Amino acid sequence: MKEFEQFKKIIQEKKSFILTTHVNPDADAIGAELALYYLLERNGKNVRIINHSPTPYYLEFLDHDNVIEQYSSDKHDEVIVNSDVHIFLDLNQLNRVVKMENVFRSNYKIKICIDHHQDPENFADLLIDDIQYTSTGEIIYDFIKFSRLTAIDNKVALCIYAAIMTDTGSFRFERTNSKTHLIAAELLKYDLEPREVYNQIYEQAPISRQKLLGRALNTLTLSRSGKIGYMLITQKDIKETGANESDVDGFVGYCLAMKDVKIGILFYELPNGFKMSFRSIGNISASKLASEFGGGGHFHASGARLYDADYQQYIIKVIDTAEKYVA
Ligand SMILES: [Mn+2]
Repeated sequence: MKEFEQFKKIIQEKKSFILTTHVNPDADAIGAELALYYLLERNGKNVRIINHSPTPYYLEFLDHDNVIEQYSSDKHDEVIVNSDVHIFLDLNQLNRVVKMENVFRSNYKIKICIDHHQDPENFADLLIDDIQYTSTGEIIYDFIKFSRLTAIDNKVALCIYAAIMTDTGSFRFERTNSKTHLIAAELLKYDLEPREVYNQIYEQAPISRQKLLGRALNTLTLSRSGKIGYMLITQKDIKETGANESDVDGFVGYCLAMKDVKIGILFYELPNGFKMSFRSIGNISASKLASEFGGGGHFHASGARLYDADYQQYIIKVIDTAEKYVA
């Protein structure tokens, strides 16, 4: 791959590197950053990982050397400006680094973008962006094999395994193929337990979240056609369980995980309106459905927010609209 060749050359020629990733990083973002960090460090490079957001508590185990820094303008702008290469992982739009966007845009340094999403913004000098990959971690794995700049070891194996496991939905999403499993098989030769990695990432929920899920499941309803499942979360539920908005990540999946259901919808009451999360399967466009209410997103996963509106007055309208998509 000619991009890998160019990337290797830049690593060999330059001295100092800044790695960063998107706001609210996931395991692919953190895992890919750390795996590349170790490669660069072992080649005698001066390397820092500086992220906009703090590392979520359930991913801290990946960073056991504690090398990831959270961005502050005072502390980091000078370091960023004085480094040779800026590497952006698991993002392909520069605004995904939020407060750091300005300092990166306003300085001319070699920019490298390594990602697996669609429609990259043209901001990088070197773009390694391939949607065939399950994850950015898998790209780093291939680069390690190609470049031979480092060996896989326990630390690197754990980071790449966590990246691939989470971005494939634990080896079940569409891009999961025999290559994905062959890489996983190789990584399992090192000191990592799949059960343990899964537990660290997915089984650390506070009880408030589980209580909120219980309430939400109690409201689960099927539409007339039986093809739409939906549920509700009110501000009262949030207050009484002590949960918060980010705790509902993944809840909408339960609306869809039923026989014959093609669209799942989660209604979530906000202090000043409400939001809806849509999930769909097959050829049904969740993004088109969301756009009918001013929202958008991916083909199978989308959302919309309505302010100064009462969800109770919208439920029938939203379900009737969704029925047209499954008719
Ligand atoms: Mn990713």
